[in-house]
Amino acid sequence: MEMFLIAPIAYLIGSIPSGLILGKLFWNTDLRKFGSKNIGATNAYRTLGIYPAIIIFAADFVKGILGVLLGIYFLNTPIAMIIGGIAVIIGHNWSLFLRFSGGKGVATGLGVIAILMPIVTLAIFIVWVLIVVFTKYVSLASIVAAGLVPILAYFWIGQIEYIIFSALAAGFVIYRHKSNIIRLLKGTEVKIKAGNK
Ligand code: NKO
Repeated sequence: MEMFLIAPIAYLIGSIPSGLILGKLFWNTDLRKFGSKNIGATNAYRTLGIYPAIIIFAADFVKGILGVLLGIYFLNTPIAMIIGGIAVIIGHNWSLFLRFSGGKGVATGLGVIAILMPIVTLAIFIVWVLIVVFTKYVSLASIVAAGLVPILAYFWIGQIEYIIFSALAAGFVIYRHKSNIIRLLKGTEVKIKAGNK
């Protein structure tokens, strides 16, 4: 029975648009109207600066953790954790409260994999930081880091359920970067710089 509760509850948690709510509440800003129009930490940094970005990152990251914790709470099996994790990312990317629009799943996905695969998480986080530092393209860093997750899961974890989960999660993150990919290919993607509202 519990099995059927994990996914809907995780989906609802993921659906809470933290960046939109916090932006409006504390900085009187609808992030969907500025910069990349995304509600994530990067656009918060671009639009509002470092502290709003950290707070919104933390909120989205915690949502990812909560999705996996639901699986632990209800059934405590790897499959249950994975279902909670995937559902929370889907909720974040395709929110019930935003007519199935939403974020890109980077911070929330990081929260999910931080619990499911901590070593993989550490490795891809380092890669993400390096790509941001050297290219200043956050979207490129997120796309490459997400793409690495299933590859590292294959080599370092090896269990089929983790590999399938990783491929799906990475697919969801990369798919939501569609507009960034088009800009990167055209050479019009904006390099990161703080507080430009
Ligand atoms: O506004 O379109 P934009 O330029 O904002 O934003 C692009 C960006 C969107 O993502 C975010 C969240 C930023 C979080 C920063 C910490 C990320 C560390 C590593 C992430 C790896 C992703 C793995 C997910 C796999 C399931 O990209």
